[in-house]
Amino acid sequence: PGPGAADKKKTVQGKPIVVLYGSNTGTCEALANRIASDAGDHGFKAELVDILDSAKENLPTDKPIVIVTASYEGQPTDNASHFVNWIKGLKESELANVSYAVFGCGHRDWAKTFQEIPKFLDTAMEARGGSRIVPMGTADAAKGDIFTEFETWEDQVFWPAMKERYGTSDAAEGLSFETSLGVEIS
Ligand code: FMN
Repeated sequence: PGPGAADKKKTVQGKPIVVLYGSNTGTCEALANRIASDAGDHGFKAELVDILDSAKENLPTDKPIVIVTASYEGQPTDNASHFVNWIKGLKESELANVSYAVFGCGHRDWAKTFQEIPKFLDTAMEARGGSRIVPMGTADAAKGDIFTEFETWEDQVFWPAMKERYGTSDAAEGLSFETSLGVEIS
């Protein structure tokens, strides 16, 4: 690195969020990564993007959590079953101080269990003391374009509520030199 290289180093700032997903075929994982890469534009930084099972008995209480998950025959994805069972077993206010938002991917052909797991988590986490940041978002794969429904929720519901609640502002309003990924640029 030449002279002045240190000055060019930019570390991402922004309030930390954690993004967790349950995904068998990659849709919810892709949306989770999308939230993470968009976070910087809204004054946040995704500190972690990981499977739901990694957060079993271990949900952060000091930063907001975004969950993107699907259902298979009304059951959780393979990488979310331990997490869902853990939530099912809670009986009191174990999730006090947990702030969360849920986005569900589903397919209406599974009518009886449409969005079963996202709906369960959204309801049960509040019942166990958690604080829901925004109404749950959903996308229906039967419509063929999950990303459009997701983007509408993200841009019109999720980020506006996050900014209101945590007092951040858009990148254009002062964070324009930050990247949205957790990398240092030198
Ligand atoms: N969607 C629902 O809403 N409820 C279901 O019970 C349900 N069962 C499914 C069973 C199978 C075998 C398949 C292939 C899909 C099912 N779906 C159901 C739709 C998926 O949840 C949906 O396609 C989702 O976007 C998949 O997310 P993923 O790619 O992250 O795994």
